[in-house]
Amino acid sequence: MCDTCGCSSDLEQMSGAEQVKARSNRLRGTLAGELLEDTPVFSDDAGVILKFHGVYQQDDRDLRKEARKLGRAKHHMMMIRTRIPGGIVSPDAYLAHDRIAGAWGNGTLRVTTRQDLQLHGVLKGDLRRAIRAINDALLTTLGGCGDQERNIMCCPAPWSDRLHREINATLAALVTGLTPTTRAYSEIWLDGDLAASNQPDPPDTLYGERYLPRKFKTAIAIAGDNCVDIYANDLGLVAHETDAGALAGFDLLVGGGLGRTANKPNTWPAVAQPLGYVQPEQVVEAARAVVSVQHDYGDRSDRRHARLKYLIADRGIDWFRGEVASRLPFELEPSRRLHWRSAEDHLGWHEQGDGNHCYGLFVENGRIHDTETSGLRSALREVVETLRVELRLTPQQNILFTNLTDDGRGVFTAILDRWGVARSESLPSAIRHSMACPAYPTCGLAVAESERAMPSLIREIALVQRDAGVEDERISYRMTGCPNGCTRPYLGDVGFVGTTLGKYDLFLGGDFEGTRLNELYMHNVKLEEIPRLLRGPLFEYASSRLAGEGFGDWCRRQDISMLAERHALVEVTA
Ligand code: SRM
Ligand code: SF4
Repeated sequence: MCDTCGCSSDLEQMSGAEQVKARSNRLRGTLAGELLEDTPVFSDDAGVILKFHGVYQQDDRDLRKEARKLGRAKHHMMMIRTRIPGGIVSPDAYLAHDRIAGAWGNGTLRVTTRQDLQLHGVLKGDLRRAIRAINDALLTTLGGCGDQERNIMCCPAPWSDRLHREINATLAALVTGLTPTTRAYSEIWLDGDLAASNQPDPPDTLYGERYLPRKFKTAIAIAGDNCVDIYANDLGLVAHETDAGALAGFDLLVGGGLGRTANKPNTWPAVAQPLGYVQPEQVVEAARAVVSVQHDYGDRSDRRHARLKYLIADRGIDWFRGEVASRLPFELEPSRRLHWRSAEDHLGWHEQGDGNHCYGLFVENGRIHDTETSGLRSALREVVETLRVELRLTPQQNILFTNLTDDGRGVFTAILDRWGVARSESLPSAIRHSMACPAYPTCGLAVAESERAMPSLIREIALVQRDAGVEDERISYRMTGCPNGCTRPYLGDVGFVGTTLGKYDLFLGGDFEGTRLNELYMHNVKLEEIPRLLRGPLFEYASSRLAGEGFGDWCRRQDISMLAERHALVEVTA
C-alpha cells in the first residue's frame, strides 16, 4: 500500500510518470524554477507536471527536417488548453484567447472535441503571461490535461428551461468536487514570488499526492440526445427529466475510452457500460467514488493499461460496482433503459425559449483562423466585441452564439457575410458532420495528416454522397492522425485513422448517435483512394437502405468484411 495517499501500489513498481507525480509536491515539481531559466523547453520531468497545468510541450514538426539538416534544435513551442466546463465562454474570455493567439500564439484558436479552447505555438517565455491572461478572464488551464479529471463536457444548448438550469448547477458542483485542491497552480502562474509565503495546501481527499493513474474524462448528456458522445467517457452521466420538467436523476456509465496503440492488441477502444442510477443530490458523491476506485486500483505500472476501461475489463463490472457502492452512504439504483433519438449538432438558428436566439456556426475542424477566402477569426472577434454574446463550444468543434436579440441577429449575419464566413445551413451534410484532430504539425504523436487532409477529402466525399443521391443524409466522418482517437473516430458512421503518412485505416458501421464502435473496413489505404472506396457502399446504401436507416446502421446490417470484398476496387496493401 502506498504510504503517501493510500493507493494500492508500491512506488518502485510504478511507471516513470508516477514517480514524477509522487515527487512533485502536489504538482509543483521544478516548474517555478524552470520558468525563470532562459531555455526554450522544460525538462522531461517538469513536462509531466506541466500537463496538469494545461500545457503540452510540442515542436513544429514541419520544421524538424530542416532543423536537423542545419544541425539546429527543434522549434519548441507550447500548446495551452483552457478547461471550459460545458464549453461556456464569456465574451471577455473569448477575446482574451483571441488576443493571446495574436500576441504570443500562432494566430489561431482551436475548439476541441471536449469543448475547450487550445492555443498553439506559444513560446516558453510567454507562457506565464498567457496563462495569467486566461485567468484574468476567469477561466483556468488547470485540469486541461494531466492525470486528473479533464474538462467535464455537457450538452451546450443554451435553453432557459428548468432542466437545463439544474443540469448546469450540477455541472458546476461536479467541477468543484473533482478539481484538485493544490495551490501549486496559483503559486506558479498567478502569484509568482508570493509562492514562498503561501500557506500549506488543503488536504486532497480525492487525489492524494499521486493523482490518478491516467487521464479521467466525464461528460453529462441529456437522455435522448447524445451530442457529447457519452460512451467515450470514463464516466458518463445521463440526465433524466421528471414529468414536471425538473432534473430527475442520472444514469451512470463507466469505462469508456477510445485510445489504442497500433499493433498492440492488448489496447482497445471501449464504450462505457451501465453502473447504476442516482438522485441529483447524490451525483457528486457518486462521481467522486468512481474516481476514487480508479485512483486506488488503476494500473500505475503501465500507462498503456492505466485507463479505467482496463481496470473494469480486468476485474469485471460487478466488482467495480461493488467497490463504488461500498464507498457510498446510499444505494445505487438499477440503471434505466436508454434510448438515443439523436446526437444534435445544434447548428443553425434556434429559439432559446427566453425570446432570444442562438446560432450554431460550423467551424471546420475547430480551427479559428483567417484565410484568403474567409476571415473567420476576424468575424468572431467583431461579433463578440459588438454584441458581447456568450459562446458555447460544442463537442463537434463548433460554436453556438447565444442570447441574440432580433436586432442582434441581423448584425450577426451581416458581420459573418462581410467576412465571407460560410453559414452552417449552406454546407453539404458531409462537411457539416465531419471532424479532424490537429495531427501535423503540432501533435507529437501524429503519424499521418488529419486537420490538413480532411478539408479536401470531405469535399470529395460530399460529391460522392451527392452522386449517390444521399447528399442530405446525416453521416458522420471523423479523422485522426493516429490510433489515439481524439475525434472519436471509432464511434462515427465512418472513421479514418492514420496508420502512416498518407495512409489510413477505414472504419464503418458505427451510428450517428455514437452508441457503438464501428468496425475495420479496410486497412492502410491511401488517402486519395478513400472517396473511391466509399463510393460502392454509399451507392449501395442509397438503393437498398430501409426507411430512416442511417449509413452506419446499413453497413452494420451488411457483414463488414463482405462489404469490403464487394467494394474493394483497388489493391489494398496490408
Ligand atoms: Fe487527445 C493525446 C488532442 C480529445 C485520446 N490529444 C493528445 C495530444 C495531447 C497529444 C500528446 O499527448 O502529445 C493531442 C494534442 C494535439 C495538438 O497539437 O493539439 C490531443 N485530444 C486532442 C484534441 C485537441 C483533438 C481535437 O481535435 O479537438 C482534443 C482535446 C480535448 C480536450 O479539450 O480535452 C482531444 N483525445 C481526445 C479524445 C476525445 C474525447 O475525449 O472525447 C480522445 C478519445 C477518448 C479517450 O480519451 O479515450 C483522446 N488523446 C487521446 C489519447 C489516447 C488516450 C488513451 O487512453 O490511450 C492520447 C495519448 C495519450 O493520452 O497518451 C491523446
Ligand atoms: Fe494527435 Fe493522434 Fe490525437 Fe490526432 S488522434 S491529435 S494525431 S494524438
